[in-house]
Amino acid sequence: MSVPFALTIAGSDPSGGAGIQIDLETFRSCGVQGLSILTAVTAQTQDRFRALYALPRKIVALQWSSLMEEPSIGAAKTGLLFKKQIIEFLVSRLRENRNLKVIVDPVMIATRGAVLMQPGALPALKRLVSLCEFVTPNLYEAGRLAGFTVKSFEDMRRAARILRRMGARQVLIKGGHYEGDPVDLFFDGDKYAEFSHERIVRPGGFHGLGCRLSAALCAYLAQGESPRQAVEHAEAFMVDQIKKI
Ligand code: PXL
Repeated sequence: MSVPFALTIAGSDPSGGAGIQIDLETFRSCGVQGLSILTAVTAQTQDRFRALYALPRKIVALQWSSLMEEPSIGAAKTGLLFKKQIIEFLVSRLRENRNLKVIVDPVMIATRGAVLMQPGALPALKRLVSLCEFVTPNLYEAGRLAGFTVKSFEDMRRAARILRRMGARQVLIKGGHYEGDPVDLFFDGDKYAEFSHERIVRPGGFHGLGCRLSAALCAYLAQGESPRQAVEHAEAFMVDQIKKI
């Protein structure tokens, strides 16, 4: 059998800590071939974010139409999209292409504080979430999407229910920014599952963990795993990765 394809629609992080570079690396580690659509170019180092340039909608659209001639994409993920026009373009294409499984990682702010989504793009992002197979927000992003501040574990459950009602078929809320040991929460509309981890502290913290988790999830879904199986595998992959990076 041929190796399945997974697609990432995301921005470049030339320092290799996050973004499309990490997505492609993760795809390979998780057993799929990577395709990519670049949405933006950033200039940053490990500790300083310097600039972001979002690509024109037209070149994003041309990358999309070229890849869609390739029929065998098992799943796709979105990362940094930045502009409302790019998000709206994806919404229009997904409405026409309901068979494509998409994981939306609703990137809004970098760990180091840079703004990664245009102010005013939130309504478009909610429309994208309404069409996705999976949404993988952190606590802040879950709060912005659900419309209230998500702090406690009970808040995470409430936000997961709201995101499901919004249309996301599966929700994985990343609790890495939770006080205390991180707990990720999976909700499929029926059952909740918690994935608890020991907090690993490192000077400067971690950057790009969210990209890795959504890319791993995308790779396992592209290989035909069920949502629950894909989450379990992606969580196990992260435990392993954190020791290595
Ligand atoms: O981790 C979020 C993220 C995603 N994509 C790119 C980034 C960052 C954070 O800096 O630079 C390109």
